Amino acid sequence: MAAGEEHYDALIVGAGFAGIYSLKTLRDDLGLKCLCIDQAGDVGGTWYWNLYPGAMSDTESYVYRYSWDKDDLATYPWKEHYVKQPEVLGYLRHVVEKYDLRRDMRFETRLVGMEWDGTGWRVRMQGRDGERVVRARYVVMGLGLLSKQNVPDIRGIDGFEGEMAHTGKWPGDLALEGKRVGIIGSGSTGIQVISEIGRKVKTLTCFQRHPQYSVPSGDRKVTTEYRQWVNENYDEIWNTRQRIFQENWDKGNGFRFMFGTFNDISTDAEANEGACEFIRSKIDEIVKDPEKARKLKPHDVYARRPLCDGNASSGQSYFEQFNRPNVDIVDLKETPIDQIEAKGIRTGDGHLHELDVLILATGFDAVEGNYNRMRIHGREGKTLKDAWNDGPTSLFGVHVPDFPNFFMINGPLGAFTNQPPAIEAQVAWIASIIQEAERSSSSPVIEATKEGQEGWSELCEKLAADSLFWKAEDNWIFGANIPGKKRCLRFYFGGMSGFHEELRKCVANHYPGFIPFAQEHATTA
Ligand code: NA7
Repeated sequence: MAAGEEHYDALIVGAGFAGIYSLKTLRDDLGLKCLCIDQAGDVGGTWYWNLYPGAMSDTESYVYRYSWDKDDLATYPWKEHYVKQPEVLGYLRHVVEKYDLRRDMRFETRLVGMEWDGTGWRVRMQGRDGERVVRARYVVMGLGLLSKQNVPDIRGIDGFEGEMAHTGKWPGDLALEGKRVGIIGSGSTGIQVISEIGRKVKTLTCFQRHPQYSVPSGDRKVTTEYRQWVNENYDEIWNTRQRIFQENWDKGNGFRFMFGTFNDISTDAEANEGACEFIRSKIDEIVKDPEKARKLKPHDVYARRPLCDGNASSGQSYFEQFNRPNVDIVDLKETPIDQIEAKGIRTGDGHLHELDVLILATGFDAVEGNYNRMRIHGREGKTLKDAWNDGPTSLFGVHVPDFPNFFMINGPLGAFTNQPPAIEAQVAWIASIIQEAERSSSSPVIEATKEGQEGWSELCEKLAADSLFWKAEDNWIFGANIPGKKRCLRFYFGGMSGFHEELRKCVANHYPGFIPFAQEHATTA
């Protein structure tokens, strides 16, 4: 160890849901010496930055938490069926305090680059006190699936003289009351913002590229009886899915509507169109102005996003916002954005939409976006970017050949499902494989084989082959929302139980897809 170098068994990057649980598991259960770093000023990950108005989880509250703390599960309060940003942040801080995790966390510290040196990782990081090098046997990346913001490359965007904010990095003090506000983007984030601010701003102009199928979230206050029912039936309701459209519309939740009604919505075109027609009829029912309703109605397959909307504070759904006279919709397919000017957005019909504030709810360079901006060198100096030349891939969303003892949480080809359960499964897997490897060697090397990665990738392709998700244009799920990004599969579509089963089989068959853990590998970086 070079003088002044710090040494850890495990370095964890990111202090959100993934990083917090990784630190708890690796430090407290495995007894490893750990450091967790985050470039933010405190814990929270995505929820530290996601301060935009109306920010909430689109997964029901009882799933949007850790399942391993049974005591917390039964006692920690949640007010509404969907947790809002301050509550999520409060919950994560509570977990960090409860397990005294903060003493092994370092904030305002950014990973700059890292290299594999034959037995471990040399990591360069930039902190408050300058650049430092640490050595760690293992590196766990809890970077977040969606944290590198996608700022659209629209002509003139830098010349806008009003205030401009991306939802993924929201300035907490941005006042919107009484302002003329424009918003680009109507994904999950966009519809949350629109539902929250429509009643507050002077005017709200929504620039929509694709109309969306959105179902009500079913958000409401949590009653004592409901909480008791959740506590008593937790394991069962974690997986419960309702089967009838109307019942699901009434109950709300986009994931449930898409994946939990008729099983073939995501694979059978006719079943899919049935769901589309149902949602279109709801839009017609809700939106009074037929012209606005026409623009808001999607006609492509229902396979872009499982959206849900409407929160307790606005008391109104996304589509209901368009009954307000101050809220309008611009269909960018009919009238594309020509350019952004000092005073607002000029559309193809020559009209200048004057704005005081422009909100970019334009999403993220998801999955590998975060990795590509770091310099990560594996065996023989190979970068992750090199490894992903033909599109990002992995084994289980966690391991990449030539990057030993390097674990991604939610890397490419991880499970497409509600986040906290997916994160938990991956953290538990990483802990168990480290434990197993340490049993066989004092200096273990955990590394996927090329065949292991290819096998996983083939399985993912097979599972997605029948999915209508492929047919949806420009979907971020396939990386097609970012110009120049390779369109390829980025998720495992076998569901949470399928994912668990694959991991179980891997252990039962003595880790096929991995180089034997104790084997020494000759190369150095
Ligand atoms: P999303 O789901 O990627 O949505 C981004 C939105 O921004 C979507 O409506 C895009 O239109 C729109 N967009 C992106 N670029 C442009 C340009 N250049 N012009 C016009 N419109 C554009 O991100 P979110 O933040 O809403 O949600 C991400 C995840 O967070 C979500 O899945 C939840 O799990 C939570 P499009 O519809 O693609 O045509």
